[in-house]
Amino acid sequence: MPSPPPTPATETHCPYCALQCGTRLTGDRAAGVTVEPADFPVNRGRLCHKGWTAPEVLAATDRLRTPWVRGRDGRLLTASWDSALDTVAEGLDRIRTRHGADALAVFGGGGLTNEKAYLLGKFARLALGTSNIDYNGRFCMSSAAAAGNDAFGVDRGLPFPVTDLARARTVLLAGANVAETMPPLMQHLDKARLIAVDPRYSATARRATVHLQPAPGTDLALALGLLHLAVTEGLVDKAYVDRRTSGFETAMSRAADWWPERVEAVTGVPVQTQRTAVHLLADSPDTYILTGRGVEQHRQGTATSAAFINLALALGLPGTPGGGYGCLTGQGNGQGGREHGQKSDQLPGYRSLTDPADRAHVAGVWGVPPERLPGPGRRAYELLDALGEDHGPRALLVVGSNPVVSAPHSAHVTGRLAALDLLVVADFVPSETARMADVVLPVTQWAEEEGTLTNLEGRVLRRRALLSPPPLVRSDLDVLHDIAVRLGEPAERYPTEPREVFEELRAASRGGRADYSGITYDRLDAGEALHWPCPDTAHPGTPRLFLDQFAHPDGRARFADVEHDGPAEDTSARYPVHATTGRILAHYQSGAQTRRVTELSATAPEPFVEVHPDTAARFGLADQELARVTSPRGGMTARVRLDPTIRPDTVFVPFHFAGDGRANLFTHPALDPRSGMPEFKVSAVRLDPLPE
Ligand SMILES: Nc1nc2c(c(=O)[nH]1)N[C@H]1C(S)=C(S)[C@@H](COP(=O)(O)OP(=O)(O)OC[C@H]3O[C@@H](n4cnc5c(=O)[nH]c(N)nc54)[C@H](O)[C@@H]3O)O[C@H]1N2
Ligand SMILES: Nc1nc2c(c(=O)[nH]1)N[C@H]1C(S)=C(S)[C@@H](COP(=O)(O)OP(=O)(O)OC[C@H]3O[C@@H](n4cnc5c(=O)[nH]c(N)nc54)[C@H](O)[C@@H]3O)O[C@H]1N2
Ligand code: SF4
Ligand SMILES: [Mo]
Repeated sequence: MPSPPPTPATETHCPYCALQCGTRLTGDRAAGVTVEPADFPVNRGRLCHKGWTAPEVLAATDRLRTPWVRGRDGRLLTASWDSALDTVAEGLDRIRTRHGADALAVFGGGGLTNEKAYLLGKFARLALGTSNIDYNGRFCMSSAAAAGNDAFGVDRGLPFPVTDLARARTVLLAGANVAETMPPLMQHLDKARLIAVDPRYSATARRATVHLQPAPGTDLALALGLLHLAVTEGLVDKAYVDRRTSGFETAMSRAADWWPERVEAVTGVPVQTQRTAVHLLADSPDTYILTGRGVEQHRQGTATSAAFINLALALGLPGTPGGGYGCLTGQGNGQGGREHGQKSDQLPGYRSLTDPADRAHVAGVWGVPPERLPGPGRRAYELLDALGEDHGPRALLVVGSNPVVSAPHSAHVTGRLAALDLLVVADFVPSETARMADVVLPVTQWAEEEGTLTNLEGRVLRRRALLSPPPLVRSDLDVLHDIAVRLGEPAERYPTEPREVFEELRAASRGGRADYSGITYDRLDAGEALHWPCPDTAHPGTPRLFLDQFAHPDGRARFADVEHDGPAEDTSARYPVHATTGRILAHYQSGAQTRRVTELSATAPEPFVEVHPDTAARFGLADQELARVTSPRGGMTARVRLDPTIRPDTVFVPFHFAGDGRANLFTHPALDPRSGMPEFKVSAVRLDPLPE
């Protein structure tokens, strides 16, 4: 018998991080889905462990396959779509009538496609009429976004393609553990001399020529110190500074107070290492400075990102063909997710909710008077913190986030979620947040849906379906449409076809900072590599921004005036070490997806705390024992992992685990005033042995 013809492969992208590795999917639900890496520029034939194993989540044994509604006995019970959606709409309507539209809130995610993010913003502002919409990207890249907007006039994480890095001579990675968080990206860094800035001797630091190991929360002092040295050692590119920037004098006078010995005293980075780093950065124009969450997730995250941008500007890097500054966006659609209106202050196309012209443009596309658009609302943590309070939201719709695990000070946040009159969660697995909900709506996953995402280099990509969804599963677009219609909105205002939503998004973004109006599904499907801005259908897109000028009206980049102040919480006799948090290779975010993958959970089954042996001895801890990690806000349980390479004053805990293993039980909700970013990266803690 001839073998059956191979099923055609579907070209799409990994469901997880912002690298958006190209993949080819084959198979079906019965036989199983197989993923292979595509020859796509960012990953060129490689995937990380999460990417290879992603199809398992499509068939997770506890995948949500029908809506659930909480019954009178307090248990979540299977329900029909009609009864679940009626419960949601009636609840929203009742709460809005009694408490006003701002009593309804929406929490979105940076993993949502552009179409979902766009429709979610429209749904919140028109169908609900609320100002209270924000999303998990506030916890992710909001500090660098604010700093990038201030410095360059536009926020695109990498203003150049990832493949440009392959020609770099030196790359500084500050608070970015790329070897674990975007492994296929490392192939573009193979030839460069790396400078890693991390309190841990991370997998990335191990590949580096120089490792700067500051105390957590002191990067701002370090970056000021590197700028100081660039000035005193005569390494500033004066011609570039004169021609392309403003504000250097002020930045320089701030840095003048950060002489190397003072920087060493504050950060712990030896003077000689500071000097080596600055010389490596300055000895060729082919230098990149890249930042990750390690410098952003601080009370001073925006200022810290700005200080690294100042350094890059002083060295003459941004907007040059062989060098630059970039921020490594994290989530699958972290870039697009912050452009199309699910951010509390923002309208599609990176437009502003407070700018009259922006409001008029978007209201025109939506066919409503501008007065119907509410003003800016609470930002992510502020929103969660206000839930169920007197003047706070009483109903919340969560689409694409698991804040029970991922929000800071999670015992408090869980309490606020419990105080709601109505919690609705759309997800494809029963996440820890979904388990708390009054109504759970089962939605499609990546390999079952069409749409677009924008990767970390601002390139718009097509997500394509290999499978049709399980019988009772609907898309997020369907869910928004169905609720909106029940709330009395016109059906045609909420299209459910991704292509139709994208057409509307194009119009809404036209003329905005993130202009997608020249991008079409047909162009993307024909294989064009389109980076925004792309203002018309003949435009080739903009892989490299700023080569001629920056996006401010005068065309110049702006130095920021920033000063180091330090973390919100000092160590004390009772809480004598700093805990920082972050990621490991095997798990993604709150772990809702990857904890359901057999191989990944076998590799990384439980929470751990990385501790220096001297520190462990001080707390009476031994390797592989269980410990309580406690801050003034609360504690979690983790297995001790001795590591002589971490700073003795710092411990590290990954945040991917649930229940009593949540790192966020101890984290500090101090917020960056500008970005609203919480200080995930520094808490004062103590460690105590926990008998098993
Ligand atoms: N495996 C995996 N990959 C992911 C994700 C995931 O969950 N798992 N998530 C994706 C997302 S959304 C994001 S945002 C990115 C994040 O990617 P990264 O920014 O690389 O991730 P993190 O582990 O949060 O932080 C990076 C490093 O910062 C260090 N760090 C901690 N505190 C400080 C500090 O005060 N200063 C400095 N300089 N460094 C510090 C940590 O030790 C850590 O090694 O990863 C994406 N990729
Ligand atoms: N302590 C500490 N906390 C952190 C961080 C840290 O470094 N330290 N990092 C922060 C960062 S950078 C981030 S990005 C956040 C991320 O934290 P979360 O927002 O919790 O991220 P995920 O775990 O990706 O949650 C996404 C949820 O939505 C579901 N989902 C995925 N795609 C879709 C979709 O298309 N539609 C719907 N309806 N649901 C979907 C998933 O199954 C999952 O339950 O965590 C933040 N929290
Ligand atoms: S690096 Fe990111 S996009 Fe690539 S396979 Fe891993 S998780 Fe997926
Ligand atoms: Mo993130």
